[in-house]
Amino acid sequence: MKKPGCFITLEGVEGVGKTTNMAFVCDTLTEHLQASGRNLVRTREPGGTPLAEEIRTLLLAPRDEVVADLSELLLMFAARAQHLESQIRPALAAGDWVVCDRFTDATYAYQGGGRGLPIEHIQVLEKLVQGSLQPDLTIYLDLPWDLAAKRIADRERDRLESESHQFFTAVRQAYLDRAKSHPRFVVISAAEALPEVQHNIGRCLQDFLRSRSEL
Ligand code: Z5A
Repeated sequence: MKKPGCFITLEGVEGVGKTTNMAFVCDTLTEHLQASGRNLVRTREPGGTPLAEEIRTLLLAPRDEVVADLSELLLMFAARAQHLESQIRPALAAGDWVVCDRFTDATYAYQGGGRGLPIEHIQVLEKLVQGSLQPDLTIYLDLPWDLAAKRIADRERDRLESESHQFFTAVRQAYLDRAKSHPRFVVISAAEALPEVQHNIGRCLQDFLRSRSEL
């Protein structure tokens, strides 16, 4: 019988090393999946399909016009609806594993915690767009904003990255609060040197594979 698909997300404030560690997560899982002839789909949000990537560009571009918080929220979910419909759901239905750089927890953290939009509004859209679909595992890389900001100090900032210290501190707190109330979260400190962070991510993946009788 075909094994079911699996949905893993990676979360954290900017500067924690998500992009760096996405590669590590995908390489580790690909090695495991190839042995049983299954595929891994690596993707990201906002984005992951041509239309959703266009919405990402709209969302992140610095602009003179003030973007209303509700417009930002709706665009995040518009991109997500497209991503789910044309990429994530078909991959999961085919038994593939999907690893996504950010998903709806980012909306709770940024638009909820950072912008202060009501959680109930996010919940309504989550239900509409996702139904009952939730990640099976969420790896949250945690780092205080001061340290994260130092790691990306020489980057050119997009519209969201130009937000304040207060904004990112609220984003981090919202992530930590969600981690406490959602057992699918594994919190990994991103403050250590990269080899140690990856050692801890590797252990988390082994535990997860074992819990699904994959090892
Ligand atoms: N957003 C939202 O608001 N609502 C939503 O629903 C969703 C997203 C889905 C784009 O996200 C924006 O969208 C994001 C949230 C918002 N905006 N903000 N602000 P993104 O994920 O595409 O963009 P990002 O947050 O900038 O992620 P990133 O490019 O993956 O950055 P990163 O986490 O900083 O990763 P990195 O480039 O791998 O690491 C940064 C540097 O640190 C790099 O030089 C590494 O070599 C270094 N590094 C990594 N690990 C270590 C360790 N352990 N020690 C020392 N140095 C390290």
